[in-house]
Amino acid sequence: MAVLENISSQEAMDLENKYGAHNYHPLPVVLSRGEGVHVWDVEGKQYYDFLSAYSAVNQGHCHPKIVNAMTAQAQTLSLTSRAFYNDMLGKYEKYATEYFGFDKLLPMNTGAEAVETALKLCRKWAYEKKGIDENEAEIIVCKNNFHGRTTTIISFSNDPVARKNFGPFTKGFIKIDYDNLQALEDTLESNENIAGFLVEPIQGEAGVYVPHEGYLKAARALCEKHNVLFIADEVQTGIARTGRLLAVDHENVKPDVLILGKALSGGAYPVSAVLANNAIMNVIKPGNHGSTFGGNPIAAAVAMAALDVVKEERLAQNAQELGELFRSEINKYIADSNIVQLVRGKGLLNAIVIDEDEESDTAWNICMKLRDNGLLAKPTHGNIIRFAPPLVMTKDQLLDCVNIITKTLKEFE
Ligand code: IF1
Repeated sequence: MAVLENISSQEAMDLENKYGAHNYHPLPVVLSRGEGVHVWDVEGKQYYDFLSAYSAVNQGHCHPKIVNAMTAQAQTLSLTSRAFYNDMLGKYEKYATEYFGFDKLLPMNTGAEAVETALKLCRKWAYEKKGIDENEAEIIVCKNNFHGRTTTIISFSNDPVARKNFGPFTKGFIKIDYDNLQALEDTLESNENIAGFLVEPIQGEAGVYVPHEGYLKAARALCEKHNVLFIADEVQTGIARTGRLLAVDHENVKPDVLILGKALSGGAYPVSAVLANNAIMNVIKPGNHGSTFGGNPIAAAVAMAALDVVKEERLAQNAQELGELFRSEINKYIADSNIVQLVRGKGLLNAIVIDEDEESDTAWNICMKLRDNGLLAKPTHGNIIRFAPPLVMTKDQLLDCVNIITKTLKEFE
């Protein structure tokens, strides 16, 4: 493969187009290196990363502490499967359960797998602890959710592109409006077979939609009243992204089941997890669930280092402070803008809304210009641009980025 060394951006894109399935439409930029808040393309141009691999790289690219933990463990023991014990998993489980305040952790690899795990756990709990008749359990989900791409998860998506021609779908899900407590209450009161409520504390893919203050707290209380598990998908919002360790922490909510992924490894390695207390997690018995790679020693070492970094570098506090600064600076710009309607978000998970027109390509064109100007972001559903830089950013860097963003937006006014 020596001929493939030092390929140009165009050559790299041509290779993906020819030999890769076309399941993505990437922004045309080819990255070959990352460090902290920066990434570089193969021609050596430097960019600020304002996506952070969809909030996986919260700790910054190639964080030395995480890389060191990963390489040291990779040279010692990488994988045993769960057929045998390894000397890292238990340490990690103790560390992570104490860190997040739960009795037990079930380790998986990707976010979608962790969501699947939570759904299975919820159903089994419903049959064995709540006493719902077999095969009758229902789980409430929200419209415009994004929880991953497995067949079961897309069964309760309402994104036509994600679903079309992938049926038949898994039954047992009830879809209600997001940020609507009445809808939740009505559903809980009219149905005896509800096992759980699966919710994103902020809807990411829907365009960084932040629910009204008090929604999560009240939803959690309704679940408790009806003996229904409150399942928080913090795959994207968790690990300091929104200015707290978890987004539910803004409302002092403790989920029954917590789903983590992405930044649990700082983006270095696929690591996801489901956390719950014994009364719930103990329904899982040998043979019920698992994964060859879930809980492997590298994942355990990487996750502990990644979580250490979050505390040591006060990333939640930094995300909170820089997020407020970012929104206030962008709001100053919006006051005189004809093309940006609003900025919304929490901590460093933000989005600007151009308009809600799904067909318009303004957001895409703005992202192309942002790229030319040295900052990488991606449009999301509707004409919305998500802004989620690594949380290791400094105030000066953030202000530099605000300059790039406002200068670029001006070209579109
Ligand atoms: C893609 C969005 C982000 C997630 C939540 C579970 C998963 C995700 C809340 C699954 C994954 C990703 C996957 C990515 C796009 C992306 C995304 F735009 F779709 F909404 F981050 F903002 N729960 N989110 O956000 O995790 O299996 O991917 O590890 O390309 O599909 P995964």
